[in-house]
Amino acid sequence: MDKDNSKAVEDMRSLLHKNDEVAAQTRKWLDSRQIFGINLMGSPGSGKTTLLESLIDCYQGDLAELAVLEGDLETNRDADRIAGKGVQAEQICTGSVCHLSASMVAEALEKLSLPGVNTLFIENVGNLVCPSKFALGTHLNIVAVSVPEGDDKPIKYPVMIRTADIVVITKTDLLPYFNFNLERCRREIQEINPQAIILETAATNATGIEELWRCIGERSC
Ligand SMILES: Nc1nc2c(ncn2[C@@H]2O[C@H](COP(=O)(O)OP(=O)(O)O)[C@@H](O)[C@H]2O)c(=O)[nH]1
Ligand SMILES: [Mg+2]
Repeated sequence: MDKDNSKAVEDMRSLLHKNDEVAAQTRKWLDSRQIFGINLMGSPGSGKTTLLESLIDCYQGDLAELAVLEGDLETNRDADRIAGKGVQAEQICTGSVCHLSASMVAEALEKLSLPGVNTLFIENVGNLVCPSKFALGTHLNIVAVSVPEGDDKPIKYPVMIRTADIVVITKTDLLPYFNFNLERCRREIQEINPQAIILETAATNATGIEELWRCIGERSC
């Protein structure tokens, strides 16, 4: 490895180490408030915000128990969508950064009103690689993989799949229109991460959303 490369590797190690320290503080902070934190990751357009909207629509409790942090490069559009559903939401605009970091999340948490909140969703910046490297202090990782992206994405981007507690195959209402081999996709996810729970959803008609809430509930106990 040449000198420039080894310096870049060392810088990245140090960055990730600092990020892990902030994430550990956030985890303690969430635990002390009994808030269950969920990091929702996936490609841009994989249906993350729509999944959150559908989870909100199907939530059995008081919406004041939920809070959402939204990560995108630009605009408040996703936070506005969530707020439009009656759930408090704060947008994090990362500019040119392709993932959320623990310090961005820690700063945004200060802006939320958290008394009474028991579940915090963090929609990460759409990206199937970088967000998997940056811990946020959350308790659960959900990765969305959508039917229009193609069934080969999990095997091509295994690093993200390895971090997942739950992989949600989204937009299954579109299966009749895409050449998507559901069985192979499920098998390859399982081979990459045998512990991952694999669920299927179609947020447009709320298919699979109750089961996703049930899985989240089982893990938050
Ligand atoms: N047919 C179908 N379209 C969906 C579904 N979920 C999301 N979409 C559409 O996919 C596009 C991207 O969704 P969005 O939730 O904004 O993706 P994000 O970038 O991952 O947050 C939008 O046009 C949504 O209406 C679904 O379950 N079925
Ligand atoms: Mg979104």
